[in-house]
Amino acid sequence: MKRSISPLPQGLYYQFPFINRAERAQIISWLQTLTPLWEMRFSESNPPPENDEQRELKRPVYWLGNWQFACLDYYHPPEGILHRCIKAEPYPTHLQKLVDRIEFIAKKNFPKSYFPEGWKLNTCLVNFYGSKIEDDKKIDRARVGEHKDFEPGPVGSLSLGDRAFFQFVNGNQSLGDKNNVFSQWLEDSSLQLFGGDLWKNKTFHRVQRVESKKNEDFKLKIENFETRRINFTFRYVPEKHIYPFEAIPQNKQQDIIQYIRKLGESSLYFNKIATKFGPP
Ligand SMILES: O=C(O)CCC(=O)C(=O)O
Repeated sequence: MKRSISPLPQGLYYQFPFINRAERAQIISWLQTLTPLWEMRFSESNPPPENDEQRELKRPVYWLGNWQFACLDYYHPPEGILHRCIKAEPYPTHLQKLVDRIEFIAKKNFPKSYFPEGWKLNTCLVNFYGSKIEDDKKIDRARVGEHKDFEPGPVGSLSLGDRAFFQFVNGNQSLGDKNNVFSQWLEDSSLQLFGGDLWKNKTFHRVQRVESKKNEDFKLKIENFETRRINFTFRYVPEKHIYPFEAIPQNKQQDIIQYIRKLGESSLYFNKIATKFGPP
C-alpha cells in the first residue's frame, strides 16, 4: 500500500496507512476477546433531567486506561472531574507500542503549546459503528453527533474497517454549508491527530456516515449488532482525575456494578472488582 501524508491545516495530521496488516490482525483478534458494553445514559443516582429520557447509547463501546461510564457523566474539566473516570485495564502490549508511536508523531508535528504538563495518551475510547438488529431489521447506528473531546491536549484516532466521513463543524446548523470547517474521510488502518485551540476548543467534530463496502465480519462479542467500523480515540486524563472503583461513593458503585460484572465475563481486571463487590 502506498503511504500518503497529505498537507493539512495546522493542528491536523493524517497518515494512511498507519498500521500494517499484521498489526491490524493482532488488534482485531484481541478485540474478539473483549465484551464491549451497551451502556444506558442515565442511572438511579443520575436520573434523566426533565427534558430528556433514559436511553441506550447509539453504539457499544469499550474504554481502556479509564472508563468514563455514560451514567456518571463524561470527563469535563474544569468542573466535571470528580468520580467521572474509573480506572480500567491498561493497553495490551501491542496497542501500547502503537500509542508510543502516536505520541511521538504528535510531539514531532505539533507545537509544544498544544501539550498540557504530563500529557500522554493514557485513555482510549473504542467505538463500534454499525447496525443494530431489531426484529430482523437493520437499523443504522454508524454516526456520532457533534461534540468536543474535553480531555486536554491532542487526540489520536485510529480507524479500522469501512471508511468514515468525519467533519469539524462550527456547531450552528443554521449556517448551512458554512457550518462545516473541515471534512475528511478516515480510511481503514489510518491515523488522524487533532490538537490546538481550533480543533479542540473552537470547533465540534462528528462522524456523518460510514460506508458499507467491505463486508468484513469482525466476529466480536456484541449481540444483535453488525460492526463495520471500529475507531480508537486516544486521549489524556491527568492521573489525579482517575479513581479506582473502590474510591467512588457507594451509590455510584451501585450504578455501574452491573457493567463491571458484564465486563468481568471477559476481563480478569473487572472480574476481580466484581468478585470483591459480591454477588447481585
Ligand atoms: O469515530 C471517529 O472517527 C470519531 C470518534 C469520536 O468523535 C470520539 O470518540 O469522540
